[in-house]
Amino acid sequence: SVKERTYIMVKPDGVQRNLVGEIIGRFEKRGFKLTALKLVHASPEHLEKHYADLAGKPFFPGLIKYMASGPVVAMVWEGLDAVKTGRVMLGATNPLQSPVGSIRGDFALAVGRNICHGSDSVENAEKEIKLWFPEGTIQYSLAQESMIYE
Ligand code: YYY
Ligand code: MG
Repeated sequence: SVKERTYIMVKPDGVQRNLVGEIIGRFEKRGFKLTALKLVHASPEHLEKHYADLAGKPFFPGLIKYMASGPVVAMVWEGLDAVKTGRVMLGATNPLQSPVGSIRGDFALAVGRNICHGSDSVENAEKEIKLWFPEGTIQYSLAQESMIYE
């Protein structure tokens, strides 16, 4: 639906590599609507909640340490098929398997430094939005809407 929301996050390596504007620009230009945005230095406890499904994986401790190493940019983007389309824009989990033209395929090489996060289902998106934006998101209408949707 046009109201579908996804949680997109620029990870600490993306922030350090000055890719925040590049990543935001891609979602803007695609036609999605930004409804929440903040720079956060998240605690390990908060990140363990975000990645709870992966607790027990061998890479989990390293993942939490990397994600807590510096600030991330937390965002909510809204629009048609936002979750699935967001994942396509990110590429595959492993950057080496990501097509050129995707964010990971253009800017990353290592699976543990893949610069951005995107929700993998509508249900998880809503959970992640609640976790990162307990204060809620912003509702407004985009002036260009009739030029983006039929
Ligand atoms: O959703 P996505 O980020 O593409 O992958 P997940 O399977 O949810 O894993 C989250 C995160 O964990 C991934 O972006 C990098 C890291 N990771 C890793 O370091 N090594 C793996 N073998 C798998 C995932
Ligand atoms: Mg995931």
